[in-house]
Amino acid sequence: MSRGEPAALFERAVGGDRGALARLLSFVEGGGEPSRAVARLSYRSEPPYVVGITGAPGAGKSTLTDQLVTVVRSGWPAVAASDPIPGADAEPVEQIAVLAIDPTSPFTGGAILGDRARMQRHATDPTVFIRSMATRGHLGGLALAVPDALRVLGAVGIPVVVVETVGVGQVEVEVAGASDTTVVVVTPGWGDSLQAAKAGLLEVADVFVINKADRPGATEAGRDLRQMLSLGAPTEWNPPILETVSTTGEGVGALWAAVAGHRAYLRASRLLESRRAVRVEKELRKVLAARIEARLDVVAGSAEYKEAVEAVREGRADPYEVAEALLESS
Ligand SMILES: Nc1nc2c(ncn2[C@@H]2O[C@H](COP(=O)(O)OP(=O)(O)OP(=O)(O)O)[C@@H](O)[C@H]2O)c(=O)[nH]1
Ligand SMILES: [Mg+2]
Repeated sequence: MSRGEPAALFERAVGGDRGALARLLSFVEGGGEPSRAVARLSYRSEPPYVVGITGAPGAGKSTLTDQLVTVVRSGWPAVAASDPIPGADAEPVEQIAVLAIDPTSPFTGGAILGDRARMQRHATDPTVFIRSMATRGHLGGLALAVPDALRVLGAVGIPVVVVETVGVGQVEVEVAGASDTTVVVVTPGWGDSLQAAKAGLLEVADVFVINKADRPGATEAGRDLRQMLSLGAPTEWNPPILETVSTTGEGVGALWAAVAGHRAYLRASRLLESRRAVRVEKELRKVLAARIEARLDVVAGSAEYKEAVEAVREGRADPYEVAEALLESS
């Protein structure tokens, strides 16, 4: 077994080698057989607790994530007696990973390099692992690469992962779907909240953050959000709306407490397990769809397929019978 093979890399990554972990995630990102080899090595692991941070470009997600990393390293706060798991103790968080995901840039690195720079102060901290991921020809794209990456991070013993996604679109909603607690970041003013609402982010938000609260309009933004939320169906969990100033770290402790509160709620209500089960089911469906699509490509490239097209075109057969015959012979 060579040092560059997934199995050797995996062993080193479990032993704390962050370079090896980065290589494994590159395999995951690249897709194909190497990513499957990594999946075979990591599937038995305990999943990390995943906190998704999403919102419009420039809302301050990376600055917020950077601040959050410091707070998270101080551990899960003790949950108060009035909370769903009474008497739960404070729990240390020995390691944390940040995945910065940019679905809009197929590996150009622009925004991602900026993110890296913003999180530079953790660069030399061995307990903090920061990694960017972009779409790079992965079959099924990020929707499959992200859960694979999360499994690898869990397998090497990282208990908490913060996933930052750039932009407001379908991919963000999907990536948010991979999180246990989804934090939606907006800024003062109507624009962000409306955009988030249009993108369907209101429904996936477990916690709202009005960042840049040092600017005018934060109170109004909170009111607008509350109003938009009140239009939706009533829910058991009422997403808290918090204000932060990421540049100074103000409010970030309260944000972490809100995430901890949501986690306690998910655990007490058993929603954590059921949501994770739904996620696995969806993931499996995507894996299957990708495999079926690949088989379809093979069929569509065959001589029989070309002949079938001719047969339908010339009126010798109907599309359903030739499809049936193709499926049987493939
Ligand atoms: N005034 C103010 N500026 C902030 C605050 N948080 C972040 N910023 C600034 O907003 C700009 C964008 O911050 P980022 O953290 O890169 O935002 P982002 O949401 O990660 O941006 P993308 O990843 O490009 O979507 C930077 O210049 C930050 O310094 C804040 O609370 N107040
Ligand atoms: Mg960012």
